[in-house]
Amino acid sequence: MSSNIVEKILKAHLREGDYVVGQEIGIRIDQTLTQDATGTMAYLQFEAMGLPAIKTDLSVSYVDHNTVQVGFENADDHKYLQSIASRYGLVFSRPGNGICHQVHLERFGKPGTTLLGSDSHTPTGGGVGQIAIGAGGLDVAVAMGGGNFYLATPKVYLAKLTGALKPWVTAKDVILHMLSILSTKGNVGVVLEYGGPGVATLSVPQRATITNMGAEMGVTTSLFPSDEITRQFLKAQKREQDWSLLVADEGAAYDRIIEVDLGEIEPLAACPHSPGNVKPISELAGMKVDQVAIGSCTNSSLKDLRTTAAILKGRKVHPDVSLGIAPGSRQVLQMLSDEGGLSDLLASGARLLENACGFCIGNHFSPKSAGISLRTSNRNFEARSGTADAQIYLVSPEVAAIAALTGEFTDPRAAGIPFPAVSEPAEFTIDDSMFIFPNEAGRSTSIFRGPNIGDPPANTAMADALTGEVTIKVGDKITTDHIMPAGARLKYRSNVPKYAQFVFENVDGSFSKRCLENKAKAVANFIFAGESYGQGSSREHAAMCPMYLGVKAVVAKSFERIHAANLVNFGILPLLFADAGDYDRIPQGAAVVSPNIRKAIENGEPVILEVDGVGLIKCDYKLSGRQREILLAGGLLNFTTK
Ligand code: MIC
Ligand code: SF4
Repeated sequence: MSSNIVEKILKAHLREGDYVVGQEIGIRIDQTLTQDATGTMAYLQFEAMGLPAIKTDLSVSYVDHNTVQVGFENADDHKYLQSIASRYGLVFSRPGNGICHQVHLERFGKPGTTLLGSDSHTPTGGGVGQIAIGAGGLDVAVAMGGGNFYLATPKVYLAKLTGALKPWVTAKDVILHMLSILSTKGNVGVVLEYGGPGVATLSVPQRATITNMGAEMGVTTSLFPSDEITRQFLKAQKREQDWSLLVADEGAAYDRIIEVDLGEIEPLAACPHSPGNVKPISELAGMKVDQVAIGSCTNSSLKDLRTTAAILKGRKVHPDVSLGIAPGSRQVLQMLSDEGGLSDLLASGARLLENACGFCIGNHFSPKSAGISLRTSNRNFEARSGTADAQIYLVSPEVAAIAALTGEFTDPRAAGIPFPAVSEPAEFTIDDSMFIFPNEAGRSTSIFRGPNIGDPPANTAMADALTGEVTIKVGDKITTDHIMPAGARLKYRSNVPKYAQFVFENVDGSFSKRCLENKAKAVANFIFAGESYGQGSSREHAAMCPMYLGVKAVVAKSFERIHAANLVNFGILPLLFADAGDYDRIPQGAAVVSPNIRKAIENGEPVILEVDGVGLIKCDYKLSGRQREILLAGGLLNFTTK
């Protein structure tokens, strides 16, 4: 029988369940990655499982998010992560080595394997034909311990690429075009497989830009075939032995086919405040720009920065624009420096930012008040940049670099700048000295714990009945950045009681206080929400901190995949309105009672909520039997240790 690529890899890793679309399967995970902002909690939970060592082929702990280090907290976390890596047999990627997804693609990504990462942009690995999935830290901890990763057998969509990109049109424009077709919601349970003759025209870093930003559609992951181009990339990284051919069989079936003529795409931008709000650059031309930021795991490959350097060479950044450039990895920075591109950037007036997440997560380089910032990153959610009223536009490095020169949105095809003839290198400079590889002696390392590192919070088993309050009612497309802000608050990731003070900080400043007051009176907190609740990141703190605050259920019109899984992992019920019209009838502050909630979950029956002044509300859920047991136990940690 003919198979698509997704089916081939998933079936080769299947350990539990039947491969039937929509049904839950458990798969083996070959590789894991964590980053420091989600990693500390992931490893605290791994420690709580009491295993002597990791059981994957490869697990890498990266430090790339919290590298600003204002105060001792982040440096302590880094030391904790380093000691964990030695003790349990992980590779440690030191701060300064680069952004996890870019570095993993360069040094470890392997066609045909599975990668689970505690970061939503893990699908970057799909650029070399990996099934690379983002998940909460606890799921990654379980996978490191040799446990299965559970997902619904996905629908597979084929994005059939034909033609070739025109000059000044880039991989970023391809993924923005895809976002304009598929939007940022409604794609839960889908994997996007790229195919067709256009694939051969795209390099691995271009493919990785496309799979990286698939995260913004809410698909489980995206991937490309592994072909001659993949082999050349791995060879240039001195890893040709990791290559294998991976293509769909002739006649393979797909749930949907999306035809994309690369030659018809034009330069695009995602406008405030959603990656799905896509417009042609030509429509925005002339708008003044205050800031430009080039980098992030989406667009910081060597080719991206070589192109940026070629555009800026011999020219000066506009006096009204602040241009910041963050290379994706130390390899990129080293090579750019060796070949002179770095001097061109500096001579133009660009500010060199650390080769880390930095501006993308809003922990520095925030724009001025109401500033217009053009960024090559992947998310432009309101306030994520650290400036509440900033207007963030997501664009290609080409568009960003030209705007930095002209001071305004400029269609690159009409800028009068010659198209830069830049290519991928035949050989990358390999220097793995910023990795610390595990060895036997390291197994006796004692774990370093700073004063900011607390234990992961515990939860109790689900109660028979709940008496509570609609503590907050929010609208559609609530992102995890709304729920659990990062940026300046990132340094509290290891300190849940402190971090929990900031839940919904930018939406409703007194939410956490109200929750704690309720919790003290044994009143359960309920969150009511619209469509696509939990878009964006994998950060499990968006479930862990509400759990700490006594949130027992989120009732929404729909959920995004990673966040829904995180809610289950932390014992919070993700309930769906049986009748979406009920959303409008429920006021914030109303009292809620659910007399038989535990029985309902045990029996797989709908949950009935009695809402004061409204009446009975029927709620459904999409949960496997395993997930219902996790919820009854009060979360995955309780369930696993049990
Ligand atoms: C993001 O881009 O939002 C992050 C920061 O990388 C998150 C992870 C986190 O919150 O630590 C993600 O994408 O999962
Ligand atoms: Fe880092 Fe931004 Fe990528 Fe998240 S999206 S991993 S913060 S660069």
